[in-house]
Amino acid sequence: MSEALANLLNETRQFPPPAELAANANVKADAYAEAERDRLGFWERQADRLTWAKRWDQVLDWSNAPFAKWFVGGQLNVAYNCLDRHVAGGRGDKVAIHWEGEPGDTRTLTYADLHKLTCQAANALTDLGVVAGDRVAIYLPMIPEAAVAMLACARIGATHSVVFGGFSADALTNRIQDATAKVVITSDGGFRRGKPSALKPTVDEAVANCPSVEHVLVVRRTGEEVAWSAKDHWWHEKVETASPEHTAQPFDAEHPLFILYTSGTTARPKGILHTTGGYLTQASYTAHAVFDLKPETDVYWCTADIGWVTGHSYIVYGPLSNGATQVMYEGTPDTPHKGRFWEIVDKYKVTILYTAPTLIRTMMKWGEDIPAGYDLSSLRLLGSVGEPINPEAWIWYRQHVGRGELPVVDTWWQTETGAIMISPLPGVTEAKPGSAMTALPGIVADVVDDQGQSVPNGGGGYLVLKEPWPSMLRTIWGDDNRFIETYWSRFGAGANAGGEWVYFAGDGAKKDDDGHIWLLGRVDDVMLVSGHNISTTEVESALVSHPSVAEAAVVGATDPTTGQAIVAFAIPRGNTDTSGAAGEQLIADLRNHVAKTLGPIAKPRQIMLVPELPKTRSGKIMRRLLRDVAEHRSLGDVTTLQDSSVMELISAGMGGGK
Ligand code: 6R9
Repeated sequence: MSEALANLLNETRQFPPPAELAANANVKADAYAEAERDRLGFWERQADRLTWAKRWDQVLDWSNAPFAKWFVGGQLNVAYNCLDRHVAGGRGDKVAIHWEGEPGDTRTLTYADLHKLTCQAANALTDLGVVAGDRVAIYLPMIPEAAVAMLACARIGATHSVVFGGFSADALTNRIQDATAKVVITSDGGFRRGKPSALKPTVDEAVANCPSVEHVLVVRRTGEEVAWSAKDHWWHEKVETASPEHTAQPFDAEHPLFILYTSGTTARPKGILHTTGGYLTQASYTAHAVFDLKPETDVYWCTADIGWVTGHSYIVYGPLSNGATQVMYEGTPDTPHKGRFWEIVDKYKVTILYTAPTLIRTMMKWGEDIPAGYDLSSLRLLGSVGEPINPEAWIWYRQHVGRGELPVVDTWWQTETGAIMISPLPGVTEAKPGSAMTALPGIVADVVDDQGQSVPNGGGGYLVLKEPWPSMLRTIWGDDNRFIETYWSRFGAGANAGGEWVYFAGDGAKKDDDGHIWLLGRVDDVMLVSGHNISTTEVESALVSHPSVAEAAVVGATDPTTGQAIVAFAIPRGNTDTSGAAGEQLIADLRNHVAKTLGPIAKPRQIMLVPELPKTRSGKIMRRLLRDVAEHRSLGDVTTLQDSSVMELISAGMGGGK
């Protein structure tokens, strides 16, 4: 960005927390002041929510910045904290996971069940020669064994690397090779969109090129025929017959817990490394604080896939370390019908729902009659993660899922941050639709200009983090230099030795007049139109605020007059007539609507009505591919797309050019 982001959107609605929730909230307003007085002391008290085998000597060692060490000298076992201590505390019979398979089969696992399976898996992995420090790749559908596999690795100190069950053999190969994984845990397949979807053949293809892999553990889920090699072991033969006795050994607070590869927009994927004590402290605290999680009474459901960081922190480590009861669902939201999510909320009496804007916008597209057909009265809190949530999508979520009264927490964080960083506190914050509001207690975030100077309220620029935090990434696996270059060299000490270390998140943001933070999308996506930096998010939000639009993506395409021009792709809502003249009229209306909402500078040069948008498996819009279409180039790498046929649809529609 050559100048600060233009600040276009003016959203002023504000919603206070419900009185009862505020009165009984796990975390109250005083947490901010407490953390401000003594940030490290604050995190020390959050670490005390866990069970440690040996207490730390020092909270934070930042002497070798930007390589942090948290809770130095402390020792703990992550699986012990997620399972054993609940069982030992008399809560073994409490349901940990209500699992719902896509075809409708179900399983209920108590904490005692999950503990037993995890101990068996830990014994089986040990028997296969896995020792602390080894890497294990996990390539599974959304079945309880995915959580068990992760916890079993944590239990024996093996570092897991979960790869989305949907990534290609190439993507899997690269990730296995980069981490030199010794074992792969997979399944014959899983159910998606009403039919079995195979995983094992992809693993076979990958393993053929991965000499580090000694064994493959295969869960039987679909029952489909699979090829078999000398390295393969059935999970039910190897794990479910193993001894359920296993004593968890404590590991150093800085022992590597997991590697997770960020999809990256263009570059080679980065293996983000997280460690043990600090990660669990913040994952656990934020689940308690942001979701107001009450393990005795709540039924929590995070709809993320376990292969996304959200699944790591808010299906496995956050909820389980708090002893929560949760729902886990295997399949897609429209199988066998578009009410499946709400049917699940109704069936299990879900109280806390954590999902992504892409899902909310899809539900908007399908229409509010669908959630209206179910009893959603059990819900008491709604969360969002993954992308900026457009104000209209936020309002729709609160209105049609949250009865017009539930708090919505928009949570900003990244694979790299490990846990939630910027979010309302549901019992404290007067939330504004579309804003992630303020940094959580103990987190120091800011918005800075090109020179790294904090922008005043009302200004826009880059989101940065100014102090280290417990669940921060420790490095990029095998590439310390890339770690420093990517995150720590844009501002602060990297560029200006002797100063403070400042973490560059790669997101654009603005501060409103009250100092609240609004995320504006990835800096790489910012458009430069006639010398003005315009965020994709704001133009998309303006489009979504039109009653006929459910979802939109905009990109900057090269333009001879304006440098870049705005090209928009919009998905119409349910019953909108988009044929012939009606479609032309809608496009004209939408261009004017954006100009009226944000100003003439933001008026799109061109708008395409499309049935779908290209998204990653975690639901992020891949604008890079849309830019290729808008500029009539051949498509770049599509390996992380959820559904590659989408691009054919869009490119076909684009055919005639401008
Ligand atoms: C948890 C997760 C990180 C990127 C991040 C930002 C975007 C996530 C957001 C959000 C606006 C939110 N992002 N949450 N943008 N508001 N509430 O998504 O991790 O997959 O690593 O993506 O996602 O651009 O930098 P990850």
